Amino acid sequence: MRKSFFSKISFMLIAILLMWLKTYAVYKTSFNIKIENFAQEFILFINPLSFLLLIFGFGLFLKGKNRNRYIIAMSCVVTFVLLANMVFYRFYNDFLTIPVLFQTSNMGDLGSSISTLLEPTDILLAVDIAVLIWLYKRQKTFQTNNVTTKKERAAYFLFVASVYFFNLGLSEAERPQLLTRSFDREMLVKNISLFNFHIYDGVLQSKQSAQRALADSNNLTEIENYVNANAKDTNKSLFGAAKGRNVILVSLESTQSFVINEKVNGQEITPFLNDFIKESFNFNNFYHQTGQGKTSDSEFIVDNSLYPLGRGAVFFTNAGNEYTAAPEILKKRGYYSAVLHANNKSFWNRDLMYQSFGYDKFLDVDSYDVTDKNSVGWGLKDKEFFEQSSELLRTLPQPFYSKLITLTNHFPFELDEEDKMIEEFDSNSQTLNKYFPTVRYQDEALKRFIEKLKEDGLYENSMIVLYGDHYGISENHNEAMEQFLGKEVTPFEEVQLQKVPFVVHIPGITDQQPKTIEKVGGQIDIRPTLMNLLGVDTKEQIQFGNDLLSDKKLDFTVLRDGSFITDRVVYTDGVCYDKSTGKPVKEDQTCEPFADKAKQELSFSDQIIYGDLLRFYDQDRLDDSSEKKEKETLDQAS
Ligand code: GP9
Ligand code: MN
Repeated sequence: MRKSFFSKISFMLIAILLMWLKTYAVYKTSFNIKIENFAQEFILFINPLSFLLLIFGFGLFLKGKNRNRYIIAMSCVVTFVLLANMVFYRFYNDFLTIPVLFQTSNMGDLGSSISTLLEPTDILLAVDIAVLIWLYKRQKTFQTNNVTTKKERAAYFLFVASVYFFNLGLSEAERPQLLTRSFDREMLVKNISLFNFHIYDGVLQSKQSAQRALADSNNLTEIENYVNANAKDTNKSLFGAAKGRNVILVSLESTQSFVINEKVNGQEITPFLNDFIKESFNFNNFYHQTGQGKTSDSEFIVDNSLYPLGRGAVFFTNAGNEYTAAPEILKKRGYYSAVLHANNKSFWNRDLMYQSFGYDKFLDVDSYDVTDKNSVGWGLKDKEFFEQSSELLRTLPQPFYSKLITLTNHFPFELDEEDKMIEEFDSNSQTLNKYFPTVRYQDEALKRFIEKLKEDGLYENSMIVLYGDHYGISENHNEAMEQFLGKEVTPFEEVQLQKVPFVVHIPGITDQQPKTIEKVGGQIDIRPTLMNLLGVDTKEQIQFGNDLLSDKKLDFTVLRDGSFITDRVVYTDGVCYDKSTGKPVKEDQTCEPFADKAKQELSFSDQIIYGDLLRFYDQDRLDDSSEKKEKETLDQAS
């Protein structure tokens, strides 16, 4: 008797259905996945289906008892994946990744406590497997006459593919550029399922391992030569000007320079900053160099003076690399290091990357008192964040190198009525309209933070550094931007809009002798600039930036998309623009010499990251020689 396709695969369908419901139950009971609306809940509910249909579907190539055995075996494997994640989550509040599996120290921690992490209710995970075994034993009909035809299989896998597309389509709509832009594991699990997340993680891992495996120390030689030739003399008179001080870096979310010293509806947008920069070193030709990794890219650049990647977020793809980041360099000089940010620690994979950078402490959302009342948009309001952060700063061993990451001025720029200090702009872009009040709010929060530092006695012996992390207003809002700026936003202007604030404030020094620095630079130059002020010699480090306070620094900076800026030209999308006119240069000779340098620099930086080349660098030798030099330079100065 010929059976219908459905009855032939009924055992498999039962297994899939049980596993689907089980996975959803695990999502809801074992993980803490934040759901904001019905659409997200729906995606979470359907997301296990695509993978389960696929993995169980391979059983269609088997027949008779073998197929059902395969299905039971798969149920066990998938259940094990669930259980492993549940147990890991109980301890780390995070999902398993491949690098984590190989982090033996983590596993050590986990191994000893694995029995304590298991809970009696975990046994419920076995219920569906028991049901399957029982059905398999009792229901002889499941075991015979279940051969599928080629056509049936083709139709089945076509269906699986459409389920995948449906799921991805929904997620893209809910969370644009999910796979390229957001590398939050919770976000991935929420949208494409725990199982597909593991596959995604595996693909990334194998790509990375291949590039890493093929690299050797010879790859570094050419890069070292370039870097050495690129390293310019630093500003000797300012060497060590901030020696021994605490460093308080503040990452200003989505803050671009075009708001500085500007008004909207006749009201100042950043009154505090406008005053503050008059008592600081203010760099007004300074650009962000971030790519898809946004905030995390800016952190990467600032701490390493390396470029982020052109695709994806280096925080996610190469968190296991060897780095010589600022915390590590400063640790050798007696510094304690910490990041303060009121978000999940796994966002942007920060928890893992900070370990690679050598941070002593990550004060994440769990260190803050976050309530509905003191939150807006992405989380804790900046005023609250600074208030609580300064309390946390007081508890750190000094001197410290700290980085505070703000959040309120983040797309979609939500703000409570009570926090609105200026009116919205009036254009066809809601985004730009709402941007100004949140920037104004952030400015006020900063003002209060500086006051608080003074009250707490942390101000005088610190160096306060502010920088914009990346753009907040994308080119999708050019029309509204034109209305605000009162001029056409050409590709040339688009590059100029990538300017972000960079302000260095050293109490007792910059307030006596404030300076506006016109030198063209970017985030890549932050570390060398700060290190020189701290009296740390980083000339021999593998880094691409230079001291922005030095006359010797080249007026040149390259953005992650390959555009570059000098004192005279802006180059973008293959066109060379004259800065003084904003018009294309006829004879392209002004850009040409820099075009190769720009490409080469980005490519060298990529090679370092993909090949994990810093593992071949002899850091200890370097430390000895730079410490010697630091002494000499300081002696000369005194
Ligand atoms: C999240 C915050 C914002 O923790 O840093 O990230 P972004 O979306 O700007 O990269
Ligand atoms: Mn950001």
